[in-house]
Amino acid sequence: MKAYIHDGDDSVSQFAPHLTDTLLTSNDLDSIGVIYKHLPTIMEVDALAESRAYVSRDTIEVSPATLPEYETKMKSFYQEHLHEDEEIRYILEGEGYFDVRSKDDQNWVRVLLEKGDLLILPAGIYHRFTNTETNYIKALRLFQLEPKWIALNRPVENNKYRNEYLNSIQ
Ligand code: KMT
Ligand code: NI
Repeated sequence: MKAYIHDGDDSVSQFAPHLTDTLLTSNDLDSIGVIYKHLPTIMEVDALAESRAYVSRDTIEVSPATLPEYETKMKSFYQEHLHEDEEIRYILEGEGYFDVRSKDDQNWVRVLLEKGDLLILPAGIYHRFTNTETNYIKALRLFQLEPKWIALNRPVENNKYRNEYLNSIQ
């Protein structure tokens, strides 16, 4: 895992690192409700899933060769959005960038995840996803029984889960 403030330069490809020298720690992520863990084995993922009542999962392989409608899906993953439930991702192979909004809502915090990394995004946080320049990631998506995880594209400022999230990080 590597986390940092994204440079905000939209004239450069979304797949580029957009690295700045403002590096962030796992504790910085905690302060915006984002939980990062490195779990080397699937047994540890199983234990976490059980403890949070995640009953099912699927595997998604994001690359031009493996994901049907790759172009369309990549665009929608990269639209700023939120969900009314947590989003948990566990990286099986490859790497990807999960961008989450900074506490002051002025920047993107870019989180590079690699094999064995797990991220929990709280309900109501604005975020987006993109592949890196390697253009390959294989990830587990964990689901609760009745997931409310339609992507609600920004703006949804009056959403109950959005407001609960904002209160939770005060
Ligand atoms: C998401 O929610 O943006 C995704 O599921 C992207 C693929 S997970 C690597
Ligand atoms: Ni999402």
